[in-house]
Amino acid sequence: MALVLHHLNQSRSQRVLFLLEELGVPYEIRFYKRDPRTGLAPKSLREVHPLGKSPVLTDGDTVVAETGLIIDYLIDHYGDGRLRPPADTPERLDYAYYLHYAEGSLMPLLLIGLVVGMAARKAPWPLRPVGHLFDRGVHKAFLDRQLALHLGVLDRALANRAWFAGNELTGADAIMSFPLQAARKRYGLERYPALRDWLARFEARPAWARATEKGGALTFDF
Ligand SMILES: N[C@@H](CCC(=O)N[C@@H](CS)C(=O)NCC(=O)O)C(=O)O
Repeated sequence: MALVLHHLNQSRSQRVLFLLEELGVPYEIRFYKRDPRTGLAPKSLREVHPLGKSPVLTDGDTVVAETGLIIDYLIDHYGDGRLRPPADTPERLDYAYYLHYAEGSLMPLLLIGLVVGMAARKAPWPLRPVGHLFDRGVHKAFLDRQLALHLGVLDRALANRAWFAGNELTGADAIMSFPLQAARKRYGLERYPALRDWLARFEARPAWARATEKGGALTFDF
């Protein structure tokens, strides 16, 4: 099969699985498992792409990394006009914005939270209270306010539209799913009703059910 998704468990790759299912194209999944101690991908993933991160898509001899690019690549080659607003429309600009924003601005905030939390939990036990204080300090001094700013803006962006780039589901929704699912799991989305409704709509898609069935449920535990 030409299209192969190199899929790491509990990872950003789940949203590419979703997109492949929405597109309904034939593809194969190659599974990689995180090291339970470090959370890192196995070295074998570096044989596909030198950074060894997931998702990576191979299409014959073509190797495509970075979720945003994978989404555009799949829609360019297999979209048949679906899942991306027409060129030169305001919706297309929104689509491109979220393709950059999800990994460029939102994910780094979530990653900082993940790393300081993990460092605290994994510190040798005498240092653990210091680690937890540091984690709390980072949240208080920086992360909590930044996350509230970002999530508030996103919630308002969805107040009058069903999907991130207009009234049709697009690749922008696929890329935004992972950071918002991670934010829900880590921080809760009680204050953001439009984000909660959007996630409910997204996860009600049959393609999400199929992605979950094939790639495993996304629990963020590893
Ligand atoms: N910006 C990249 C990030 C890729 C990335 O860091 N993936 C994580 C999984 S969520 C990974 O492979 N982690 C394992 C590792 O770093 O070894 C993308 O969106 O594709």
